[in-house]
Amino acid sequence: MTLDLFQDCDLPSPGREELAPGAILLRGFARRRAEGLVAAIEEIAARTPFRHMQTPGGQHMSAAMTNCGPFGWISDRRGYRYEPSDPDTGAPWPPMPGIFLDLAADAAADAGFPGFLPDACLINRYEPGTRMSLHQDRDEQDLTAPIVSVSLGLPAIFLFGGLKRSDPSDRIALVHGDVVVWGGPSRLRFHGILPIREGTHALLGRQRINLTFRKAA
Ligand code: MD3
Ligand code: FE
Repeated sequence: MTLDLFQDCDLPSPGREELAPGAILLRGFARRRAEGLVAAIEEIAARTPFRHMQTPGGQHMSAAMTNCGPFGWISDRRGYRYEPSDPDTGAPWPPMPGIFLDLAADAAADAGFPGFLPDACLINRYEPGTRMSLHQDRDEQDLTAPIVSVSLGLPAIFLFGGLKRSDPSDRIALVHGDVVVWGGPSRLRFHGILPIREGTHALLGRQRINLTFRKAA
């Protein structure tokens, strides 16, 4: 018999926090899987290296990026879009590792989005000083699917705004192993990352790595 002390009750589950309608923070959800995730990230980066993509305005992104899965998010002078191949190598993005797909589906299900099957994983690498300015994620076809984000390595302060750029934003600390599921009415909220503070993480050194699982097509 399964003992579930939380069934049929509205108390918050431990480690689960609703930041806003549709935005569910699962504290430490990926921690036990972190070593496996980092090994998989290293294999992906060996085939399709991290790079600072150019923006349509001609600047370079502060975070270094790569992708895995059927589609990868890219930015260049022509704009933002998903592509099936890495424009730098010409090869398809590496397949999404099983450990990635399992984590994304498990986290989404926990947050109330069963059956999440992402077709794109953007991998962002931050070093101390790297930031990501306030933006919306709206290059995906299916905006009813959530985005699942996984934080690894150095901590970050996440900015969680509203549906307009000018709306005020909350600041949320995200640490190694935290997973956030962004769906429903939170899917199009503006968000960003403040400059990463200097530090050293036991597993990742002077880095923060963020995985975002998306349904692009
Ligand atoms: C809220 N990445 O890759 S993850 C991105 O930490 C991105 O690297 C940040 O924003 C990072 O696009 C933040 C958290 C996140 C991701 C997608 C969201 C929050 C979101 C989509 C909608 C609302
Ligand atoms: Fe984003």
